[in-house]
Amino acid sequence: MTQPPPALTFSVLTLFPELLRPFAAEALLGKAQARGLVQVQLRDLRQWSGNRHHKVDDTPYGGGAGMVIRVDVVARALDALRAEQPVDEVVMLTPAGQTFRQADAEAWAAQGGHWVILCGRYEGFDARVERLVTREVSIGDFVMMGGEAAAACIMEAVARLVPGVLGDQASHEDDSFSSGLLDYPEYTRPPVWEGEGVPEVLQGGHHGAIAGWRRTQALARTLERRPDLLPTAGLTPQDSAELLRLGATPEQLTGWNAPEPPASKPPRRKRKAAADPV
Ligand code: JAH
Repeated sequence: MTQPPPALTFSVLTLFPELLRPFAAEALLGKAQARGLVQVQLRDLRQWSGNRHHKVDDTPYGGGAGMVIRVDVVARALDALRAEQPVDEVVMLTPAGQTFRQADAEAWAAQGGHWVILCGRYEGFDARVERLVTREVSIGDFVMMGGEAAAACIMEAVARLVPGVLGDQASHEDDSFSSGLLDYPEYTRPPVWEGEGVPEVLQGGHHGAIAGWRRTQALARTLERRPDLLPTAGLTPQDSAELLRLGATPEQLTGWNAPEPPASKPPRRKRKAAADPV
């Protein structure tokens, strides 16, 4: 039987392919490639320098520090990749790009196809490279020495969402961000470590109670650490009640667009005491 082509191919255009070689070859990304689910091709931009010195950069017009990667070199590289295999997206990694989020990882994995990732070094690319790309992406508001580490982050985030890459498909449904909330805390043995025990409810085997405890923990952690996630967390009326109990104010709930908590239950009537036997 012939293998189907990989659902997703990344071609990384970089001046330092060796930086990414072990990353692509090891662990889950390596396994996914061995199983034909994902492909990572590392391509050295110098191959398209067009000169015997393999020089791909030049000094900036207008002066200033550092070197700029030439647009004609990038254009030749992209033409060559396209001649080998149709390209669906060309992504430039730059601190000026749109921030890459879990929703993007999900969309890219679902879209699949052939993605070229352009990694810069030095002061970056000639501005005209923008005409050659379909997206400009950043992984956060910090400047790195080049795009390679960002490419590694993005490939890992996307590849793990390709069907079959993770052993247990259920396991990414309760990841942080998939639920919209931070994860609940997990515990394993030993049951007591340096005086700190594992919560009793987790050792009891009452699955409903465990699910409720975990939801409360996820809400509490998100309220404490990342309240900015709450407006898009898909909160239920029960969650709203729980957040109030955890110290959130009704005004905060309104700001997060949280649903009204369920009408508070009337106090439970005490069962009428059985008449005293006479
Ligand atoms: C730095 C080329 N966090 C996004 C990001 C992406 C790329 C770069 N820095 C940050 C970068 C120097 C040269 C790219």
